[in-house]
Amino acid sequence: MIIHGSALSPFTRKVVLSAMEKGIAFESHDLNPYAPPDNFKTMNPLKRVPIIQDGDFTLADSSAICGYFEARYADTQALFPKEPRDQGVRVLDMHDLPVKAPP
Ligand SMILES: N[C@@H](CCC(=O)N[C@@H](CS)C(=O)NCC(=O)O)C(=O)O
Repeated sequence: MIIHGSALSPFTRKVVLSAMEKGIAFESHDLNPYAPPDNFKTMNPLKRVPIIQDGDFTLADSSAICGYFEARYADTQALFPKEPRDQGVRVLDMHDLPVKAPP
């Protein structure tokens, strides 16, 4: 598994921490979306990080990636609780708070 992204990107950090939480082995490849490689648009037409490559499968968007991790590695630590309210709060915690919450 390769995670393309930037340490400055909260969405990349979300994916990296989710992979670590689930014990997924990965390589981290630095990708600056503001100084991207030539194949960036092929990897993600929206030209944003993070992006993962899992064999011949490429996927962008942190929420899509975390959902993929959960389904692909279903027998590891769950990222999302089964209880609906807990699940809603977890999604908020993972997505919005690191990005939008004031200090
Ligand atoms: N919804 C996306 C948002 C990704 C995103 O906005 N990434 C930023 C870095 S934090 C980016 O690549 N920005 C480049 C740009 O907007 O040109 C996700 O959850 O992965």
